[in-house]
Parts: sequence; structure tokens; C-alpha cells
Amino acid sequence: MRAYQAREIESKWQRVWDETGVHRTDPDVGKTKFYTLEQFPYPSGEGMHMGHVRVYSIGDVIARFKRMNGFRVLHPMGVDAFGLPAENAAIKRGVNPRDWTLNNMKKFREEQERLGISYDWDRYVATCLPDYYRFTQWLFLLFYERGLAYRKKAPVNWCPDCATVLANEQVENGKCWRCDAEVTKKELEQWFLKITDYADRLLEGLDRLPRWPERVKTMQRNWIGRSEGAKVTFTLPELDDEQVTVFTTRPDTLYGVTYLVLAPEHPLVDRLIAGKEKEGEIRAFIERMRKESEIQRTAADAEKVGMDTGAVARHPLTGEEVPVWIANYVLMDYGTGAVMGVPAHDERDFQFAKKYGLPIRRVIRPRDGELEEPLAEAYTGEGVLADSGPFDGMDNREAIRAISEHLAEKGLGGPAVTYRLRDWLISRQRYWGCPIPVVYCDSCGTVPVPKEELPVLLPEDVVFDGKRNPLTTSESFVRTACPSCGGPARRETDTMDTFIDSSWYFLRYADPKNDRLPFDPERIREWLPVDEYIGGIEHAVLHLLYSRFFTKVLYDAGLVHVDEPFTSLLTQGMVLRDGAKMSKSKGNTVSPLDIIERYGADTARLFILFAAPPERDLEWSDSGVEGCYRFLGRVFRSVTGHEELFRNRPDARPEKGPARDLHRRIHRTIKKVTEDVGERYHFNTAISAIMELFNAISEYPEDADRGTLADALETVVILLAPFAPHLSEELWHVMGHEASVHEQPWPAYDPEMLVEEEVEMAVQINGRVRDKLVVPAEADRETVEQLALNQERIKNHLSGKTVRKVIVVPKKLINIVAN
Ligand code: ANZ
Ligand code: ZN
Repeated sequence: MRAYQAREIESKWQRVWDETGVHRTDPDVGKTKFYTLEQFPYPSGEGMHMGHVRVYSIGDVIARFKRMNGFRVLHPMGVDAFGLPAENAAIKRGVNPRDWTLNNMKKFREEQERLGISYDWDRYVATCLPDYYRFTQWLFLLFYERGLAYRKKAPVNWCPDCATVLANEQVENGKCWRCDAEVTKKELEQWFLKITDYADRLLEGLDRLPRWPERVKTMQRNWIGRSEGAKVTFTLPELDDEQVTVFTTRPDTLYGVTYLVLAPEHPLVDRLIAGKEKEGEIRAFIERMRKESEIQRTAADAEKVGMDTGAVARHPLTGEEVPVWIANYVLMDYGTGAVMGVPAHDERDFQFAKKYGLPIRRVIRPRDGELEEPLAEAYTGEGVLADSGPFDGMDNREAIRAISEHLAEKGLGGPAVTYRLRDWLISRQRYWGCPIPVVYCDSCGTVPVPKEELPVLLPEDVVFDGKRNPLTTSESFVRTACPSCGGPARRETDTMDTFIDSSWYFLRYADPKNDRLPFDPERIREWLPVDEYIGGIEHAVLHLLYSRFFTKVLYDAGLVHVDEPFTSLLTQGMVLRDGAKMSKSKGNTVSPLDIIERYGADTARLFILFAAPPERDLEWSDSGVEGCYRFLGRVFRSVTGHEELFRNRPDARPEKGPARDLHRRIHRTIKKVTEDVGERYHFNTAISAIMELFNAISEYPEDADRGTLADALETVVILLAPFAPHLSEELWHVMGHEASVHEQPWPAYDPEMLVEEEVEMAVQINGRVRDKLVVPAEADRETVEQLALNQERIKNHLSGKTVRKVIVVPKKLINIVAN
């Protein structure tokens, strides 16, 4: 018997696996492929946290299990390595962002390696290296060629002190998160990707993803936010009957319009208020509105404020004139930036009309009655049209269609669909990202860099002072020659949002060393789609939506054969401690490295997989970790204590007695673990079944069949292989095997061994047989005891007596001592 020295065993096998290449992707194309993928990490410099350990452990069980089940598995890893923290480190500490990142990458990978995850490290990708980002640029150009990348002026959050654009998340209470300066909106030329062109297909595709969590699909649907309705064109008599179009989901309420509201930023506002009495006041109001964020403006409980412009608009069907207002709650970048106010049937309009004394006109009547007088709130239900000219008496759902079509016929609007989804603003005024491969030439305009000239490399001669985009400080970068006319030109200094880098990395893994193309479509055909994708729910509408978008564009370009990248999505739960999410800020973290040092990676993995099913949150427990460590130690000592048995291993003779019971239990356990892992990913119940089998081994009599004992121990070891890979490998070799346990076929079970057997037992009271009992052969002591005590006859015999003791002789008799 040997002591369980986890660290020693783990580093030994990690070295051997590395040398023998057992985790390298199987070249045998005759097998069915299985692509399992965990979201790659951002190498922040803080190393791995328990959340990482969890995702990787889940992915590794799946990968190892599939390999043992005869699949050809792709299980790669990489890093999402561009991003702001590297640049902040450069500004704060004067380190080079690349050195900082490469160093973190190295550290992170070393930590991952200590977990013993079965990655094919030959396929490692790092998004910040030129051999990767040159193809990110290549793909940008593909989008550009296809009309899906464009530049336009857009209002952005701008910090005047840092002289940079800020993401919405980086604006805190209207101030810059870094320097506290007041953030302003600035109109800047920015690059966008036309994700809105794919809105309908992104929605439709969700219906073909039965193995995605409903929650994620709902979040994506809401994010895309498809709204069906109509556009309605009003005219502005003061501006020569210039048209102003609104978007409405309720064209059936068109006759109930009593005013229009424009977004303060609406392009017509300027001309509408020019020369009006309250012009100055209105302009001040607009300035205030511009500063408020979209969230502030649209929050349900936010105060609705507006101002009358003094202008009027003409109703398209009645010709009536209604006042034109501007208000905070109407957003410029949704619909048309203009709405028709129908206070009788819209809650928000009702509040607004009440507040400003605007008329309320009801045009939908409930089918079974009248509306109260006066209205206490908007009537938003179904009903019949009233006061609506030729549409009076029509069912309102029918009227939605009828009025839309009527408008279309008259050229005054018509059916329309609007999405909440906006085009993806990808420009970042940052250094540590993928340069946008475009130059600006005075004579030729915007010129894409030819694909042969990629990559556009990040320059080194830059200044990091936190005051501007460092790329603009590099003369060698900015000044360039026009690829088209050869004349002097200026390079684009925006870099791409790092979400672009991660929108295609799962494709690169299929062909990671290709130096001509992002990937060969043939390799994609070999591996895609990803069969199981594992990651956090926090990416539900970012990374997961962007990746789907990329895949669809590449599908249209004929580069990939699937239009959905991830067949099945597993969103793992959080790791909690004392009921709260483990996080640096809460100070409740447990360091994976400490746990690995103390107990070994196998214990860390086993605990994480045992403590909860993957989708659920998992509560960290020191005693749970201890328990897993003790279990692995017992298995280790038990197998090493039987080295002699394995040296001269007898054939199993499980025909009768305890050997038969143990043999049957082996098969039941194989079945349970196979189904729990393979069909349901219920790793926790699989592990507990293995533990039960091991407990049965511990109780196995010394004099029972040794061959069956060896079988049972071997089964425990092979079933543990996906969960505790190092320990299993060590013990597998102790058992005298030459090849890796991870190259063994997954054990099969014999269905005949699953049939429940029954035995007849005699029930005695004080030594006299009183009854007979048929019970399942494997029933445990308590079950048998309860069954016996509940027999009618026995109950009768026992009435008035007190049971003192129950003796169970397994499979033979139960003796109840009572007086
Ligand atoms: C008149 C009306 C009458 C409306 C009624 C609703 C009920 P969803 O479902 O979110 O698409 N709206 C349109 N554009 C807007 C904008 N840029 N900013 C703020 N609100 C806007 O909502 C569409 C409805 O939101 C539209 O239908 C419009 O109000 C408003 F009984 O038009 B409705
Ligand atoms: Zn030129």
C-alpha cells in the first residue's frame, strides 16, 4: 500500500501525456467527430479562479468520455488576449502591453496545465498575435467587400480629459470611470458592422437550437426585439408639407392621435423651432436631454418630460392638425425617432397627456361594454374601433392590418418592422486591439488594405499617456502610402472591439496554423459545428450573438457550411461561497492553486463536479473538498494495497454469493455512470454511483472471489478516468496495464446483470418462523427490516409487544426479538 501523493502523480502524468501526445487530436477520420469547447479566458494577470476550474473540468469530462466512447474529439484552448487592462497597465506602470499580456498568457496556461485538462495544445490560439489578428483583419475586409462594414457619424460617449470614446459600461453617473471628468456626447466617424441585416435570420436560427437553454434564447430574442407595426407619415404645414414618419405597433389607434412627439435629436426639430417664441428655452431643454443616457430616459419610472415646439403636424387620414412636442422618452435611434401620441390607449402617452393637459380621444371600445368616463387609465386591451371613420366597428386586430394597408395604398406609410438591435459599433480609440485595415487617401478616399499586405501590425513607437489613442502618436503607423494610387495616405487608427476577435476563434481551432486563410473550408467541414459549447450566461447577448452573426456571414460567403456555430450550449452556474458569488471584490475567493497544492488537481476537479450539476450554482465547501480528497486517497490505497492481486490476476468467478452481488453492482454502476455522463451531464450523481461501488468493494469479504474484486477495482478506476484523470492513470498502471487509461474503450455493461433478483427470506419472532418475505436481492438491511415489520401477520403477532432487536441474516432470515 502506498500513500496518495497527488502532486507527484499529477506532475508525472502531465509530463508523460505531454511527451506521448495522448491529448492530441486523433488523426483517424474514420471516427465520428465531436467538438467540445470551453470559452477561452481573458488572461487578466490574476490567474485562474474557481469559475475557470469549473468550466474546464466540465469540458474535460465530456472530452475524455467522448474519446473513450470512440469519438474523434477536438478539445482546444486559447486566449482572448486583446483588451483594455493591458493598456491600462501600460499607462499606470509603463509596461509594454504586449509583454504584459504574453507574460499573463504564459502564467495562465501553466495554471491550466496543472489542472490536467486534455487540451490539444498544438491548436492553441492567441487573438493578440499577428498570425491570428491578420485573419481578423482579413475577415473585416470580407465584411467590407460584402457591404457589411461601414463608417458613419455616430454620437458616442466622449471623455474630454482622456480624449477617448468610452463604452456605455465605462460611464458612471455621467462621469468617466477613470478620471471622473464629465462625459459628453460627441459625433464621431465610427466603424460599424451591419448586424441588423441579419436580425431576422438571427431570430429564426434560435428556433433550430433545441439544445440551447431557453433562457439564453429568450435573452437574444429580446435583445433583437423584433416589433411588427406600421409607419405612418404625417406632414408639417409650416415646413412646406415636409414629411415626418412615426413608427407604431398600434396603427389601429391612428384616429386617436392627439399629438406627435419627436426625439430631441430629431433632424427636423431645429427647423421646427427656429424663430419660435420659446426657441431658447427649447434648445436648453434639448441640451439637457442629450446628456441623459438612454437608460435614464426610458426607465419605466423615469419622469416623462417634454416641451411643445409650437408647431403642428397634419394627420394623414383626417387632415386634422395636432401639436408637435419633443420629449425625453422618445429615442432617436429606435423606429423613426418620432411617435404618435395616443393617450387613450397607451399608458405612457396617458401620463404624458395628463401631465401636460393634452386631449385624450378614445377609439377602441371593449367588446362587451363602454369605457368609463373619464378614463382613469389608458385602455390597452382588445376591442372594436370607434370614432375611426370608415373603420368604425372593425375588430381592432383586423384594423391593424386594414389601416396599414390603407396607408400603403395611399402612399402614407404602411406595414413596417422595427428592431431593437442596432448595428455593432466596433471602433475603439485604443492601442491594444486589432487595427482596422483601412487607409485614407486624399485622392482615393477610404481604401481597404489589400489582403496580401496583411497584417497591419501594431507599431511599437507609441506613447501611452492616457490622454489619447496611442496609435495616433506613431508617425510610422499613421503615415503610409495609398495602396491604390501610391500617394501619401493616413492609416485608420481605430482598433476593433475585442468581441470581434472572439467571434471566430472557434473556427480557427479547426485549422490553427493556416497561413493563407483564416481556415480552410474543408477543415471547417471536418469539425464544425461545435457539438458542446460551455461558458457563462454573461455572454448570452454579446459573444453568443456576435458569433452567430459571424457564422452566418461566413456561411453566405461560402466559407463555412453551417449557419449556426454551436449545436448545444451549456451555461455553467456560479461558484458561491457562503451564499455569495466568489469574487475578488467580496474577498471570499478560494485560490485554485492553493487547492491544487494541498490536495491535487484531481480533488479540485472531483469536488467541483460532485458538488452540483453543471448548470446549477455550486456552493464551495472545505469539508466537501476534504471528503473528495479522502475518497481518492481510499481508492488509491485500496488499489495499491492489492498490487499482488493484479500481478497474478485470477479470472473472475462471479456465479454466486458476494461475488455475484458485486458483479451485478459493477454493471449497474457502469450503466448509471454512462447515462448520467453521456446523456444528462449529471456528473454529480455519476460520481456518487462510483463512490457507492467503491463502498461495496470495501465491504467485500476477504474470502470471496478475488477475480471479481479485481474487476470491481478496475471498474472504479476506469469510470473515474474522466473525473480524476491523473489518479486513474497511475492506478491503471499499478494494475499492470501498459497503455493509457484515457485510450481505453469505455466499459460496456451486461443488461442481463441489471435484472433485479429476488430472494425469499424467513421472518422469525423470537426464533420461531412466522412468515415469509420476498425482497430484492440487493435490498439493504434497513429496507428488509422495514418490510418485515410491516407484514400484516407480523404486526398481528407483535401487537402488545415491544420490539427489542432485529437480526438480519442477508438473503436468509430476519429474526425479531420482542417481548
Ligand atoms: C402609437 C401607440 C398607440 C403605440 C398605442 C403604442 C400603443 P415596441 O413594442 O417597443 O416596438 N415608439 C416608437 N418609436 C419610439 C421611440 N423612438 N422612442 C420611444 N417610443 C417609441 O413599441 C413601439 C411603440 O413605442 C410604438 O407604438 C410607439 O408608440 C412607441 F396604443 O405608437 B406606439
Ligand atoms: Zn490614393
